[in-house]
Amino acid sequence: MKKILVVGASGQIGSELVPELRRVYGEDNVVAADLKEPSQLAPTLVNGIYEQADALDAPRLVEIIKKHNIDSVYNLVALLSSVGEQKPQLSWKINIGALVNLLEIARENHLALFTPSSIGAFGPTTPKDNTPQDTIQRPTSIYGVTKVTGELLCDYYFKKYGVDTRGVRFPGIISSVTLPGGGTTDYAVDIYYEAIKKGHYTCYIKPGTYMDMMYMPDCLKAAIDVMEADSSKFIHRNCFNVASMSFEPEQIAAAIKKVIPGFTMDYDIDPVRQGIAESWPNKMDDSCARAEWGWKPTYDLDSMTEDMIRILSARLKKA
Ligand code: AKB
Repeated sequence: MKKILVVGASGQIGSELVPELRRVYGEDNVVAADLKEPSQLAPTLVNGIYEQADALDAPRLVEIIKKHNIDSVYNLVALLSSVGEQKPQLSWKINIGALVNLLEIARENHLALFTPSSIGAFGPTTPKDNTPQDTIQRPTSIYGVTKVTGELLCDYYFKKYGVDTRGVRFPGIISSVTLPGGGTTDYAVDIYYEAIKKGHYTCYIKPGTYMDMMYMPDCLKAAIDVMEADSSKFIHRNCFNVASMSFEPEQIAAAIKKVIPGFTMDYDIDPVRQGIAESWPNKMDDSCARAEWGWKPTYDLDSMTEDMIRILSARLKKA
């Protein structure tokens, strides 16, 4: 059985990946680590093994890895795209600092390492429709710069040292459990909360701006499946495009209206996030992930919307 460490465990993906990994591999085989004190965390994280750690503190990470005989690490440490533009130096320090630490630790301790990339690794000169796996990558956000750097570093550590690095390029992730923080795609989560609470949403992204999105259960499946995949079938290895749905604000609003008929939306465009969104693909081609390790998403916009509204309505009514 694998012994897994999830670093950056309290973020949007980690908060749900940790319980899912514990369900799949067993409570005792999954260690969650984060900068936060246990008292600041959701019970789902601290009910199992939890270690408080700064991902920039390499000796502390090594201590945890040795203490728990870890063989696989999920690196979920990142400042997202929008907050990155407010703090570019910090974005580089955290996103790349954590990755370099973990790559070195993985090399020295023979660990497998999952690091997510993003649609943010593409830029305005990338083909926008059916964006290929291998294509132009000249991102214009610091987040994107750290993601391309991360993709290249992971490839380098595999080729040079044989470290089992793996990863996918995630779309915007939509979840009913944990809110994202500081991303460009966050509108596609906020809209559900506001639709249920107020029946209205003011969107900061312009109509007609398409981006890839994915429901959390598919995101968790991608992260686990790529780490379980038979790597002898890999032609690529890191940063596989994974896609499940692409939409623009009017389309998610229309999907919500099918369930909440009185829902209305207007716009107040945020130029920073709009600029980032326009520099990203409309829709990625994920055929390499499908062919090389059997990637297949479950949810589309309508099935995700029904699920989100059902889960959030029940939760927000209780609150
Ligand atoms: C963001 O919007 O920054 C993230 C991402 C697409 O990586 N959700």
